[in-house]
Amino acid sequence: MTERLIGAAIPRKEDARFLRGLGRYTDDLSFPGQAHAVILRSPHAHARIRAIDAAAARAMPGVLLVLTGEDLAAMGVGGLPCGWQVTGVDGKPMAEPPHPVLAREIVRHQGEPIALVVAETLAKAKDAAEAVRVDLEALPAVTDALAALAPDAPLVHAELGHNRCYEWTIGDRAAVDAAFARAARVAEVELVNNRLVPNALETRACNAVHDPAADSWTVYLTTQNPHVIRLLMAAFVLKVPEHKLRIVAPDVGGGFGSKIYHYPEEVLCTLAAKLTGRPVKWTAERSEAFLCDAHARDHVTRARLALDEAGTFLALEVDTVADMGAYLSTFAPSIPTYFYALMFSGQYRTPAIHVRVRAAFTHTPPVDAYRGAGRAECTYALERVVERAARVSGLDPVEIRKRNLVPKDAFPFASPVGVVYDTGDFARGLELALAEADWDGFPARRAASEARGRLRGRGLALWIESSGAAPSKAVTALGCRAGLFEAAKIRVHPTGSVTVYTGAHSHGQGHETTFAQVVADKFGLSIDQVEVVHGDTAAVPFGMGTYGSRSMAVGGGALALAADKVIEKGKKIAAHILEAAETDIVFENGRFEVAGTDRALGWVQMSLAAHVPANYPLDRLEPCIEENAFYDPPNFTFPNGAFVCEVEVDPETGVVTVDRLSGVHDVGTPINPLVIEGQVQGGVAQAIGQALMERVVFDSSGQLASGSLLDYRLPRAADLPSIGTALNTVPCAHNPLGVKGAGESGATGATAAVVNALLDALAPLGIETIDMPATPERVWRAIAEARARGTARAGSAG
Ligand code: MCN
Repeated sequence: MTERLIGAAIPRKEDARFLRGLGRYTDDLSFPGQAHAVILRSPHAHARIRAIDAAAARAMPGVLLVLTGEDLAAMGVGGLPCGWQVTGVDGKPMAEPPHPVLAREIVRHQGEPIALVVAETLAKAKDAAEAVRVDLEALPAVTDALAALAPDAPLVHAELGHNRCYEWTIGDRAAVDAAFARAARVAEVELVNNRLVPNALETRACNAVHDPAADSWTVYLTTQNPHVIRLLMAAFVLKVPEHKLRIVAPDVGGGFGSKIYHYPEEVLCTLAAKLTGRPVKWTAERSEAFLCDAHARDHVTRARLALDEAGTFLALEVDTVADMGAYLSTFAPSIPTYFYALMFSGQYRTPAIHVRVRAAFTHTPPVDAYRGAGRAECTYALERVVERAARVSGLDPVEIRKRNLVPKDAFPFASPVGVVYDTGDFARGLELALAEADWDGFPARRAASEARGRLRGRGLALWIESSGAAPSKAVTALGCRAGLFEAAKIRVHPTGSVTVYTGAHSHGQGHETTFAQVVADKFGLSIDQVEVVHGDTAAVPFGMGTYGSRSMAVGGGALALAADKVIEKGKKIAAHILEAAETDIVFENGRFEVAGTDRALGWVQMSLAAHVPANYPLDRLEPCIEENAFYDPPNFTFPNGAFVCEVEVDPETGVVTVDRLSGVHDVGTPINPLVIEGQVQGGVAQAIGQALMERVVFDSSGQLASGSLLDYRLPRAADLPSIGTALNTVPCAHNPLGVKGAGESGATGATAAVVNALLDALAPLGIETIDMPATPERVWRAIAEARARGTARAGSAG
């Protein structure tokens, strides 16, 4: 019996090249005649372009090209399309103003591209960009979504007459109202889900090469989904046949969502490569990344939970204002709606739920998905209001959750907000998480903290997310303008090794290991006999890319189907060679055996026979082995779990230390527990960053005041505890591998656990709420104000 590779904790194959500095990233690539692009960007958040004079820049030595918005319009270049249309409560489509590649007439956020400069060297391009004279008339800006909805707010798109992108609702309003009318108690929270800047280690980059003979391009790009970028850029922006555009994503150093989207810079480099006849490269500086990568989150939410006497949830009402930024990024409208509101049942049986979302345009960079997208914002709001419910009901936070969990025998569970959870065992996940965290040992640890003058709190958060972004039928019904299936191709080489082509894209997730594990396991090969190719539209038949923890659930599904086709063909070959009936052939341990006999054909004999078809059923079978599969699943997957966190607070400085954090995760069948643990750890780091550190600040004119890593605090290794990870495996019921997503759990679930722990620590002081990021200053102020209130009360009592 060959050892199973599915489920094995194998170190990542790709790390051998990453750790030795042998990765090849877009900016590492240079071609003969390489030219360099610099983008001239708006210094204002809102301004009228009175004039652009590029004559001096064009005349500078080494300058190859200067393009403005007017030039693009004259060339018929289209705007950047949005891939998701939300229909509002009024039955009308969302407002969808044009998103120009280069601004014309008005700039709507700081950093918006105004002109492209291409030169022989980067330095010359930078000098020339400074020589482009742009006459801008600064206008008033609005950077806050709530303020943007006020009647007198400065308008982002004047032609709309307002800043509303859409108002959208889901759920049964009447049922919710009736439940609130008979509630014994109501828990309420008002909270901000702070805007984040994704900050992948590798900034975005592009290097476009034009082939004049074929009039086609190869564009090397830091993208999470090459085929989608090809589709959008070819069909909507450049208006050329798709086959004229090849997108290659070489090694990509992280994305966290920010590299899903179609950005202006890749259009500009592609156009410039043809216009100059030179390869054109652009690489974002970190300050550009802060201004021009899609930002994330940015919600203001009020959530109310109605409870009966026993603490049973009767109804949940959520009202959210979401910031879209100045333009709609590729998937932006879906994040606060379908990826957010549909998850408000959480792990609970809440019978009635109503969610209203108002999305607003502001004079800020576009906002779109970031690890956990929508589901992270939902989990945070839900677990904060559940925690509040425990306090107003006088119930233990564990007990109130237990009373309301969806029980194990209730699956498939149809939530009141439109999703059906296929499988899960939430109660077991909670029990395992409490044990893993030594929940009961907390009082002793708190006493020890108090003895050192520290406050200590513990927090719990249960999370569940719709991951495995697909199925096409559901997402297109919800407004997605694309199908979200996945493609795979398997080519078996003559000597039995295998190349796997997947439409998923790995930019840190370890697909070269885990996808190889799946195929090697299926074929009884070693993992080193399987090569995984991804990120090249010329090599991979099709693909919808990587986001929404879809790669293993959807891409892995396609892979499993393709592998089955290979095995079926192998059985036919084996039946011919072994002179047996096809139905008698069983494939086990990498051998095609005639059932009940000792006759067998090995894997390599089979692949050789297919490539040297001497004794081969050529009348029925084609030589060689190459199989394609396209997989569109019937449902999302619903990974879920529980995080427990303990924090210590220094009341004199406001510094919060995350002392303990652990989680239990149901990711369905685990393919590689080591990779899963790494995925959880990365997500948890981002959750801690959002909860305690990361803060985007715009000044009143719309300038980004936190536009560098000196001003925007990312978590570092020393900020993180050792993160405990355990699995609570309940296979998914509807995909070939039984997997659920594993890429976002940390970011989705841990934020609320951290803030709930902090609020638990601060509760003895009478502090009931605090906004993220709970920076030392915020915590210190909250403590100082609480103490002042306490002193005042004591004074008035005296
Ligand atoms: N996996 C597994 N067993 C399962 C499910 C998944 O072993 N039951 C493995 C997969 O094979 C894959 C990894 O876990 O190697 C994550 O799988 P999956 O949940 O399918 O998620 P994706 O591969 O689609 O990755 C997307 C997800 C998202 S949405 C973001 S954002 C994200 C993330 O993964 N961005 C990342 N992880 C990241 N990790 C790194 N290093 N960098 C990013 O930018």
